[in-house]
Amino acid sequence: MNKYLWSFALSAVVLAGCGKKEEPPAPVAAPAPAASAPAAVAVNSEEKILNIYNWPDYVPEGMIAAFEKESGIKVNYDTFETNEALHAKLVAGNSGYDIVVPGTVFAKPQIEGGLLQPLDKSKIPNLANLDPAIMTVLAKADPDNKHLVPWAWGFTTVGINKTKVEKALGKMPMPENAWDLVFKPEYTSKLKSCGIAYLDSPTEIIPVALHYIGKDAYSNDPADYKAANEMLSKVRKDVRLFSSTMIDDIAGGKACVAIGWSGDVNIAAGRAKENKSKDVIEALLPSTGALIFADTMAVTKDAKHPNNAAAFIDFYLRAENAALMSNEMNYPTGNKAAMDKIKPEIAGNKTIFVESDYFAKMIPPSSFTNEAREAMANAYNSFKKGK
Ligand code: SPD
Repeated sequence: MNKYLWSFALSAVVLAGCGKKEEPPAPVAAPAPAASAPAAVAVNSEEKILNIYNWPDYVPEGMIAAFEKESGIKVNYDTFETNEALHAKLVAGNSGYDIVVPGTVFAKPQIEGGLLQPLDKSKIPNLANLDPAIMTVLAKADPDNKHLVPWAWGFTTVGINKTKVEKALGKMPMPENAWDLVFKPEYTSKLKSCGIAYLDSPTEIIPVALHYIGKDAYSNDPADYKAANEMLSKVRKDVRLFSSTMIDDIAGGKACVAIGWSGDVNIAAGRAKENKSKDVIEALLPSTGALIFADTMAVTKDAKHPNNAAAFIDFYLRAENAALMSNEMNYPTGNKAAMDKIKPEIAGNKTIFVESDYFAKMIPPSSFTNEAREAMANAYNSFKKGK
């Protein structure tokens, strides 16, 4: 078994518990799918429209256009920046979206709250391409894998512009634990000059802060959030940005150190190179571990185009398309059939497909109660306001 397949096989054992932003459809580029791919759309009587709500920078260029061309279905593709934003839309109802892509941390309560509908698996034969190991992991949030299909997975970590960080630290060596760069005043007081950015979301920041202070990252106890807030308040003055445009902020030089997502930091590294920057940007692997996430496609309970949704999910699950996502967006796929189509430089990047030793150190996703999320949001907002 190769190393990245092994990563998820291992995870099945390790994982214990587990305003609408309009964007035009992805520009047309060379269509991705293989010529031998099966027809995407079974005959159905739905209007030929599909409304998708996904994270930014997650779909390869040309993939939506290729689906539209092949299926005749017009896709309206919008993006959201946080799980909280997606969740609020689903709770409000009538979102208008057919497919949404929550992280499992939120998908679990969304399934329990009846906000997502079970998949019609008879219309998605390419489910057979998925890695059973990741489906076992997803079953912690979605018993019997009735609702969720993996889009990608990755981890929340520290991303740096190494060139700028080394300059700002001067004689001070890099810490052994990379989380110190964003949470320890000795470091943040030096790095604030080149820019510290945090993801702008309670359920992104409080869990990593809890992990840093030695608590359960998925604690539901408000007393733990208070402790996280106390630690965070010591570095608040040094944080320049609460960012929902992290790729641009890192690649464009607004931030030299960030709490961000592994793939996005790697995208920022690529963009900086394209822009001829000599600075080295990298995602770090903190010695105490990073937080794993899994983002999943699901069909909303009130989807008007569930058959078109199934057609798209099946299209995305073709090995060629799942591999294209990994190759272009720098996130690991949960599609086993795609693995031999991943480019060697992506498969060999230890901050994309982490090695098994490091994987064992990472923190698996779990979820929060509704009450805990509210308490967490309060703790986060008071930290952000500097209270
Ligand atoms: N560019 C795509 C980013 C997707 C991030 N999803 C992360 C969820 C982590 N909780």
